[in-house]
Amino acid sequence: MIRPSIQTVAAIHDISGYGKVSLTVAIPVLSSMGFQVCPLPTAVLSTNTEYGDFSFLNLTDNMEEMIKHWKRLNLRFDAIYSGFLGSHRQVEIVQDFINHFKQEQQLVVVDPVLGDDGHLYNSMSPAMIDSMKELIKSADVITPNLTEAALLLESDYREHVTESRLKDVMKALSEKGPEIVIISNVNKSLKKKHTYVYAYNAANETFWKITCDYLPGNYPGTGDTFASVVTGCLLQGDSLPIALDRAVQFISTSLRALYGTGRDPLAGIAVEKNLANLTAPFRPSTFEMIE
Ligand code: PXL
Repeated sequence: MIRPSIQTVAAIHDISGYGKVSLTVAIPVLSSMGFQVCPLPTAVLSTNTEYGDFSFLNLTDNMEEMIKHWKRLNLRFDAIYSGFLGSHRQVEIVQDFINHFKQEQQLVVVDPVLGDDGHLYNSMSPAMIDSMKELIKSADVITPNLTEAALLLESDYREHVTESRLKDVMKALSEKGPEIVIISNVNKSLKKKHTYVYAYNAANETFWKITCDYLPGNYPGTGDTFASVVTGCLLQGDSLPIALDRAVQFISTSLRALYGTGRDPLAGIAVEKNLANLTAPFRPSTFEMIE
């Protein structure tokens, strides 16, 4: 008998009412790629945190209730994908979630959201860093930025890094557990109008570099968009460089759709306008393997 099936993704992120980040990105991206997203919301915010004066409802207790029910139902997830977490306790809950729902042929993606540009985000504590260091050990794929990579490795943050240092950083992170380490938004240059994504795949010891357009401005949610597209691509069996290239092109198109229109960048990028691109035939263009 042929049984139609749909792959499921447990998505553990906050939901923000305005300013597209986290679940409001992960749900449309992964759904339009044909996956069933099962949201486990960590918090409800009025807007993303870049707006400053936002309301914040912590959902830690509710997460535990939802997980209890999901355990009773014996649910299975083809992927587990976590992002912004509200507290040290929530990281522990995600750790327990991964331990409980672990299965063969599963993809575990952890975006270790902690900070950016050399600083911790407001809501992050030193205990958060310690528990995130533990959580990444259970992931197959992690997507830190350079700030998060430095925090996870207890090394100094530098804004500009050489390729050889990046390779050391990715290898060191991979040695903690994840097979794939992806670092985005590296060495952005206004002059060259470029920024880069680097990745390491320990399964075949390959390093990858993707060159991206750099358009200035703070567009929250680009990291979530990137990690969501990469998760979907890896789940559908794309190679790592194809997944990275598709994610970068999708962000670039969604950003260009708004750039110069006068819309507030804090509202996020125009993923809705480009969801059809995620299932269109794809022509990879910028990835290179580096020695
Ligand atoms: O994109 C990461 C993110 C997730 N969740 C919230 C955010 C942000 C970035 O600004 O504000 C609430």
